[in-house]
Amino acid sequence: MGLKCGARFALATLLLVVLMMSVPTTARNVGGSGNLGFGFNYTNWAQRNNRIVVGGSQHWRFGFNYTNWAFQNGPFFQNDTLVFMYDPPNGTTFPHSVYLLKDFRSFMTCNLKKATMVGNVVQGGGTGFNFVLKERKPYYFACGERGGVHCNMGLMKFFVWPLKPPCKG
Ligand SMILES: [Cu+2]
Repeated sequence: MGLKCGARFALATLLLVVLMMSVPTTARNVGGSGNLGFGFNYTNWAQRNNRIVVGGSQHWRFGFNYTNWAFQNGPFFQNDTLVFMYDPPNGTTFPHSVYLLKDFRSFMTCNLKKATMVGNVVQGGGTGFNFVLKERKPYYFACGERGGVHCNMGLMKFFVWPLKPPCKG
């Protein structure tokens, strides 16, 4: 990987740090650890699978800190595929869904008013569904259930800002 890639990576990291600085401390500390994991997973840079299961083995569930997850598993690249997996509604689990929130402000407040649904409560079943990060723009994901309660209290939200795909050998 050449210098250009490294420079691009540094810039993207800086942008994300600046964005997160605007997040109130109280919001950042929801969930306990307060650790946003600014250290990206550098192995992702050189060798990565462009199909990423959101939340890893935790899948998409109430109470897992997806903001931390996104920081620890980034950076993400244009045309990476996010896979959302969650059980369809049944007697023992809460229904979940996936929405794209309109902007950073609605992301901070979990405002679903202008959100777009990308996965309903049954689409996460089985092997889940895919969401391709087609553009280099911020994507604000959130669970849309319980009028934003899963997003706020359940920490079911994160944003990614895909980078230009890395230089390939
Ligand atoms: Cu949910």
